[in-house]
Amino acid sequence: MNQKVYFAGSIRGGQDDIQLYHDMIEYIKKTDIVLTEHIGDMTRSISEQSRSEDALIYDQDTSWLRECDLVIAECTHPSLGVGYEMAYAEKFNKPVYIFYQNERTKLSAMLKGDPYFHIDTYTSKEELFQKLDAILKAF
Ligand code: 6K6
Repeated sequence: MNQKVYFAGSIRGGQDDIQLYHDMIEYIKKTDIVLTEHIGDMTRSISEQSRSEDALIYDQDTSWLRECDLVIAECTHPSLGVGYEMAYAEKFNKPVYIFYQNERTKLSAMLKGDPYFHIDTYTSKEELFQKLDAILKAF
């Protein structure tokens, strides 16, 4: 209850799963706080910006990663930014829960091979939400 969750999902890597991210964020928000609500915002532009504008994004996101209680990532759609965030969260000893649909993707060995991460697959949103419940209740 009221844990600060850093939700991570692909943006410039591709937004095919944005509706899924939106639904996951809304689900987590029923009991907890999501610091990164914009990941599921279908109205925001994802075009590349100037280096200084991206620096503001980097500073905000890394600050939230240091502040959060746990990280939940949907990694079915590959994303350089999400991969970076997973390593950053590990560096700051944040619990990291990674979900992906294994019939749609092959998860990078750099995530799957790292024993630090909690990694799970799912085939339906109902199954995913049950798994999210179990994680959030444990905090
Ligand atoms: C566009 C849509 C929503 O927000 C924006 C502006 N861009 C970003 N704002 C905030 N965080 C971002 C943005 N772009 C990337 N990120 C962070 O990297 C998020 O926390 C995502 O988890 C991750 C996505 O990386 P890419 O490489 O797929 O963009």
